Amino acid sequence: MTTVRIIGAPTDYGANRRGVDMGPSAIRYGGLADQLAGAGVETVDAGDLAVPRAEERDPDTEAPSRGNAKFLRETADVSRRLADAVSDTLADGEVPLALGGDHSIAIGSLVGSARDADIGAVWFDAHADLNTPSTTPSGNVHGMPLAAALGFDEFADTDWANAPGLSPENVALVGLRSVDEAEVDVIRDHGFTAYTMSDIDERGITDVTEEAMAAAADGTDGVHVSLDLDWLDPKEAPGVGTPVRGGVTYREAHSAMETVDEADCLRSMELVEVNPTLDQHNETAELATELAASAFGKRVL
Ligand code: B3U
Ligand code: MN
Ligand code: MN
Repeated sequence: MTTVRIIGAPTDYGANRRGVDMGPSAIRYGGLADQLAGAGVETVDAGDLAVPRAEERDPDTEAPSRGNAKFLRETADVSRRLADAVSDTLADGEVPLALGGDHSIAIGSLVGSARDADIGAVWFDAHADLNTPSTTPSGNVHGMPLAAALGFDEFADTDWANAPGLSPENVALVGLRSVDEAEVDVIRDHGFTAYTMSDIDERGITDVTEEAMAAAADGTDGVHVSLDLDWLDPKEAPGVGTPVRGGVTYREAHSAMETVDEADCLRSMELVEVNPTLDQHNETAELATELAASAFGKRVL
């Protein structure tokens, strides 16, 4: 039987506003353990990483390669500890499920998941998260985790980002609809597999997700699935910091997660960007728990 280890990473260092640090509590309160039990997997909860409050820190503290990035030193610290927790989980034969927090936590998940393996990644997100400290329009690291884990630009020289076991040929982005100019060039130049919302409209979510999982899995030891709740349309998932209209529906999201399960190569996963201060009755957190259950095999019959 699969055992899923839940690891909370209550950060908001990488986000554009406060509140996403309450995501792990909201997702647990939203019924994560029950939903995963419904998927027939065992769960253990490793609790939350200790994350100092953003108010106690200076976003502009000098850190190597900081560029315009905010809270880079704090992000490096959390990334190192999350990477250790994820890699220990895999070494114990369990599947890590990290709860954000903002999307910068994906740096730690990816680095930890790729520590002793070659991995692929599927990025379900409205955004590409391929900015770097020199290209970022906002300074927010939640727009950079994929570039960080791939060691682009300033991230190449860090000892906490840059996972050698991950390369762009095994990264698929699904549901793009808000991509910065510099990110468009990066996607074109590095051989990513990328699907916009138009691709989903034309081809259907099942086909696109099947292809994304296959591209990510090709020649690797398994796939990391990163689920940013702003991937969904804001009507379905209002509790996120950077909502973008025109996202996937509730049904498309479940269908995609069922396709993830059917691909049978899920190695590690995270649920990010749930912001309870912007949510309605915790519905975005509850949705995150349901989608995780679908990805781990929950079915009606
Ligand atoms: N690409 C923009 C906006 C953004 C990325 N990820 C989120 N927002 N959540 C940036 O700031 O890098
Ligand atoms: Mn994201
Ligand atoms: Mn996003």
